[in-house]
Amino acid sequence: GLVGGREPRFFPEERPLKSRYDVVIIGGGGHGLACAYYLAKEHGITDVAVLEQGYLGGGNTGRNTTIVRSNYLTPEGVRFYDTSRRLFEDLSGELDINLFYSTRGHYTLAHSDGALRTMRWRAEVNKHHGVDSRVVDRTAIAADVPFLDLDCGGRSPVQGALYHAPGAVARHDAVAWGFGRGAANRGVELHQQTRVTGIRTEGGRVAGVSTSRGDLECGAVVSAAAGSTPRITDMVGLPTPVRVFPLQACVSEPVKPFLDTIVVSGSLHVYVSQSSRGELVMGSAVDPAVLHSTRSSFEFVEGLADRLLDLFPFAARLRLMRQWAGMADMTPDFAPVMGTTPVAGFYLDGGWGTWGFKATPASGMTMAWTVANGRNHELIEPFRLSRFDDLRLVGERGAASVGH
Ligand code: PYC
Repeated sequence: GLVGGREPRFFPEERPLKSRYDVVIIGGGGHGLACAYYLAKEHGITDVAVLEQGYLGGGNTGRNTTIVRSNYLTPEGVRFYDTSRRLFEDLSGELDINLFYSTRGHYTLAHSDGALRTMRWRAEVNKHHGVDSRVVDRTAIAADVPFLDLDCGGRSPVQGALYHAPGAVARHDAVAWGFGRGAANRGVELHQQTRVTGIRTEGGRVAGVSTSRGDLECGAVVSAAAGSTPRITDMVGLPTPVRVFPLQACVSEPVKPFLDTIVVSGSLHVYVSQSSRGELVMGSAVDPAVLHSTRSSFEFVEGLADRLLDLFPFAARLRLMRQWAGMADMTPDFAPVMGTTPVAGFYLDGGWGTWGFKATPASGMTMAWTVANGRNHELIEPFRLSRFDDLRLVGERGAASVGH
């Protein structure tokens, strides 16, 4: 209802920055805000500050193409992402905000025998873990996606697909707003326009952070700043194999609904869904070179349009409305880097490459558990940083937008 004749504020009034917190979370995107929410809600840890250099959800959270799925290849990936997908299903109610969570069904097209073999492999791993995925033939795809040219103009005909019924899309920035409000209502402080410039350690333990608004002391730091992970880990002298590559995306003008599924082609480097407003939301592979930039290029839209038209020739007359880029924290095995680190009190939630948005609830839940207990939650133990030393890599070939 109205408060003093006005709509109530969405977020509680911002409070002054204190000189000490139990936990500082670097990054006010979906992951950082989800971690803050679960710290407060599940563990009663509320002396928490989320420090965001820009505005809430303005980084990769607001720049992805909003796909939620759990049809990964590795058992570690499937377990983690399916936990996340299930959390997403109830999240609008839990956070009391309409996330426009829309289950669409997700097709990953196979254009070769080799790709079809990988789809079978993924389907079997998925089924084994109770995830609804199966290989379907051209007839089934044609019935469900009638505007798709299965012959791809004769260049690389579709042979079949991995179909994942629970594949979904959601309103990405609302996920950040919902977690942020849920955390703030439980006492967490959200500080925007607050850039972390350094992290102080004493005797191998985190002691505080320096920010563009002054220095703070703290007991723990969570780095949830995917796209900036190497800048943050350098502050504590922690080497990681994370390298940042731009990932570009775009939307078309709105048109009448014609596509109610999500369609992905790894071979053509295209993924596309139609938003509730009628726009085509599209993206391609990460850019080929390491670069810390959110510029989007003509080369990207030219290449994407060329390959999109192999799948949907009638889209030739569509106009593009917007294009942009996020910054993807790529890892050598296409899996995240999460949990405790050799620096006591410094926790890492990074390496989110092209697979971060769908992980938001599970990463928040498991990182909060990890911070509260001082050891890795079992779901993220396989994603620990030390796997690169023990050579126990995850090898997640179910990751999209990357060349495997
Ligand atoms: O993992 O589904 C995905 C995805 C789509 C675009 C980038 N990542």
